[in-house]
Amino acid sequence: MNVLKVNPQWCSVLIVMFAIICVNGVAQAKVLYVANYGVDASDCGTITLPCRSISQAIAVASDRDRIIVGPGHYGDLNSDGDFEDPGEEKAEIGHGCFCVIKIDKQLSFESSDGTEVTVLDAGGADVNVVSIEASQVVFGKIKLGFTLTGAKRAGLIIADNNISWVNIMSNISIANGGDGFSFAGAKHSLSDNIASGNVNAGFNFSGSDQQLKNNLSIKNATGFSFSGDRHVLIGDVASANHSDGFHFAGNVDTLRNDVASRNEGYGFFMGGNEHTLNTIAAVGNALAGIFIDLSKGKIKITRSNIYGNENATETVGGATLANCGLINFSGVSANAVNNFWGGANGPGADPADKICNAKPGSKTSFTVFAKRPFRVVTRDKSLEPQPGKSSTALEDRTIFASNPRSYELSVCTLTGQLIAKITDQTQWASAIRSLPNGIYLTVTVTADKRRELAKFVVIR
Ligand SMILES: [Ca+2]
Ligand SMILES: [Ca+2]
Ligand SMILES: [Ca+2]
Repeated sequence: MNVLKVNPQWCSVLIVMFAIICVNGVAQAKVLYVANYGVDASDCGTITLPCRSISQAIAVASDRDRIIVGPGHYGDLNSDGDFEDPGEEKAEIGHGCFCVIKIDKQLSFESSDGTEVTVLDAGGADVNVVSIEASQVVFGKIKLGFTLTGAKRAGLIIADNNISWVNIMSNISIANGGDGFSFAGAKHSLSDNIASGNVNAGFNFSGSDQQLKNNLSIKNATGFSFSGDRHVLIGDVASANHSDGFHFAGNVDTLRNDVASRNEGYGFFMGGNEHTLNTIAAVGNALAGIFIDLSKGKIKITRSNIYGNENATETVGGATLANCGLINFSGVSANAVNNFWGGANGPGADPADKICNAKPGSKTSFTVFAKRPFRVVTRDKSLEPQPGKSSTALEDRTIFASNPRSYELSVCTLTGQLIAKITDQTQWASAIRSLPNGIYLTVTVTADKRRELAKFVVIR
């Protein structure tokens, strides 16, 4: 197979043809508008006739459309306890999604004026605020997400295990009766979201391969709770939660620049095996900074700050422990080399924290140790795509690597017939290999269809 970068000198005709015929599907994606001055109707959603409810915009929309929501209030608008008055969201209470807003199409959502001024309010009803029931939904955009509040259940829920690749960005889930964010299914990505004051976990995941960047969980039950394997967390913060800051029940999780501070349980509870914690901080938690509760081992903790934890006592395996920065309850070896333990002399008595090997067979290697704290940068804005800035090739590659469904590849014949549209990057090579001999045009666009990245002529 030959892949030639399109040269506009000799290929402009093909490109024009391609752009008109093949990418036409991209151009057809609609933008629908919702505003507090809108009116719900079967044809609402234009910029001059916006819908009043997000639910009505969803009803009008087709897969891949984009919904832009103006500032204000969405839910039970007259606060009379029902969702049946004009412009109110089409809530399903006691049946269906048990939610105020049901997203059952592959749509992307953003607010026009910002997360804090765009409030989806369940008004105390026994529902979730938002339920996502389709894969590849994009909910929120950098700084342009939604505030989800007032539910007796979760702020945002994905209840179906078969839903994947949902992207949640820049939302606030606050003061709900369940989890802030509750996710079944795999391969979701969450960045720059805040969960605060929810009765259950701030962020709760049951599937595998979740990617989290720059999220904050504060004053919930558990900060971040994971079952499933292979999660990647970068720059996330759990502070002042009523239970553990981060709780992992599965295997092979990767943490970098995450911080657990002043939680009432453990900073990081590590079940399962083969976790890597690099440049994290566990500081000032009521129980130990890190609790290792695994059966086979292979945990590595390095370049991290672990101090100020467990200022009262706790009982682990019948033993009374205090001042433990790290409790190794695994019964096997753990690698905690090159960390800062609160003092220049390594782990030990206050003001440092100790290493507590709390089970026969537990061993924790900790030399060398650092004499000074490491710099742990959380909620790092440089990790996020900047609005209005075109991305560099490097940035594209980074996004690409972290989320193979960030991009979509279309393959056309020279006469413009669409042969294939492939959303999973891992399938691209095999799809192109399986083409019959001939010349094809391909175009790569971002999954939200807002940016075209590359065109190639492919000769088979
Ligand atoms: Ca009402
Ligand atoms: Ca009413
Ligand atoms: Ca201490």
